[in-house]
Amino acid sequence: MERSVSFFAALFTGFLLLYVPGSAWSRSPAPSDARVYLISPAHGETVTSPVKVRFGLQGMGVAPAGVDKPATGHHHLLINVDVLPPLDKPLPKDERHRHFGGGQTEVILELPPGRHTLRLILGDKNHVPHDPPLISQPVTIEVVKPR
Ligand SMILES: [Cu+2]
Repeated sequence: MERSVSFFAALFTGFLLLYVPGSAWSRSPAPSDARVYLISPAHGETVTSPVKVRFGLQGMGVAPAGVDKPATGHHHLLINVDVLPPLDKPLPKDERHRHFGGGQTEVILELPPGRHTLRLILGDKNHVPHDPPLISQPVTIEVVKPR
């Protein structure tokens, strides 16, 4: 009798683990002193397109997507994204959420004239932000036509 109770309890716990929303993606731990930032351009800088954007990372290493190595991740560049995507699942992938799953640390961007905001988020092997998440300060630049 006792045995069957614990069997059903274990079964029930298993179902809970499978069906609790959000438990599907586990987040990789990040050192608390790690940080991600834009090396260039600088906040408030006026630039011409194409713009070379260089990614900075401190206290962690860069590894391509899919590589399972502690304290590593790959860069994601958010372009003109006002509202951050959810941090407990893989980051979206589109024109405004660029993945650098090859382990790249810079990109050359074509941007139309005007004001643009850039921000970096580090993602783990599954493109999921770390815990705690590494999110850069936003960098706003003014793109002008070359003279
Ligand atoms: Cu990614």
